[in-house]
Amino acid sequence: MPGLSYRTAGESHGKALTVLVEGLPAGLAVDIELINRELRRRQGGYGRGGRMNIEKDKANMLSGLRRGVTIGSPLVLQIPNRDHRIDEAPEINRPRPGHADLAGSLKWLTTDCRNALERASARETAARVAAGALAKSLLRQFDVQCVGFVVELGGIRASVADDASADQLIAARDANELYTPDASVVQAMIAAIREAEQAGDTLGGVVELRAFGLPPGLGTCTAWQDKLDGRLMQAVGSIQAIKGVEVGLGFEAARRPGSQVHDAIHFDPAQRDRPNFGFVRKTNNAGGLEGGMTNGQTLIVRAAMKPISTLRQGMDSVNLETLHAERTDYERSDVCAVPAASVVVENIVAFELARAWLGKFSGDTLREVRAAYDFYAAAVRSLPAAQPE
Ligand code: EPS
Repeated sequence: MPGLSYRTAGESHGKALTVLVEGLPAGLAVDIELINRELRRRQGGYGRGGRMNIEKDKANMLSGLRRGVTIGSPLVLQIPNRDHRIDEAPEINRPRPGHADLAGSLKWLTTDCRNALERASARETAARVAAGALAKSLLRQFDVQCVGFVVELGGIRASVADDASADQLIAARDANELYTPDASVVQAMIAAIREAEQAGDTLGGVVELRAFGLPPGLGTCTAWQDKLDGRLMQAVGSIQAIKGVEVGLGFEAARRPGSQVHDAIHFDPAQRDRPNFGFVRKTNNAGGLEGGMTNGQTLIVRAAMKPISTLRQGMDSVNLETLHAERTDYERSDVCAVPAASVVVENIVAFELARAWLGKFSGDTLREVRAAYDFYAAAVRSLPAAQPE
């Protein structure tokens, strides 16, 4: 059985964004309202630009469902673009530093940057959020929760408790336009975005994802392409404007001795029924991944987003038609899309976790997936008495 996968199609100002999802088991009730809620959250956050006033992102489910339940066939989701003027949109000849404009124009042998930028645009993340939010319908069956939020913006750092629960994080994050659980930094972040806006500039930041309820053993240490840390880094690193991805302590682990990095293992029989099967750690510097596999602790992934590359103040560039020095064009753009990136990371990671889940607990139907998980959970709890067959 092929694994869970998705592909997207669509341009920023084309008719629609489309995503094809294959490999979900039959018998899964899909929460379409959850998908649309995540699409709305992606459009929001303080610092978004004019395009978000035009679009009302909503997913049309074109295939793969009968009465709201998967039937094992490929699913197609379509998000129409209201601003679909790709044929009329003007040429862009002055590539924006930081965007796909220059490399894409040279790659496709054109002086019109629009061909490349239409597909490179972060609008494509709407399709990826739809796929990830769809995959959450599977994760939810097993009480796995993914929570993405903003931890840094324009150099201002949020402080988020290591032991916060998923529900606490969601409640705190959803209470403000910055999508950060730390209410004390919201005003400073808003002020920083306003200042950047006035200067015609843009701001980046760091987003964090925590995934709760994952059992040990998702991913593998046996094949490089299926190591879960590698899969997550590729998935998150492929998001527009992401320039760095960390798991757990990340780069900080390189600065400390091993005794200050690795998470000592303890056994607590009272937690035998939790997804960690009783194996607990007092720290989680590994971010829930060891050897390319989940280890039963909370998964922690962080991503660094560069500032958006469309600047109202413009930047030095070269007109590809004349090869003369000129400033970049400006139409409209976001000042800051870091809150939106937290939604994208959350849903993209959810998809990869669902993929890893079905890699370990595979089956054509949800019943078989559940049975595979229940068998594994019972077998782990019976260790060391019974050895694996
Ligand atoms: C985006 C849609 C785009 C931009 C933004 C993200 O719409 P438009 O180009 O028509 O204004 O607002 O794209 C970028 C940041 C980018 O660099 O391409 C969206 O739906 O998220």
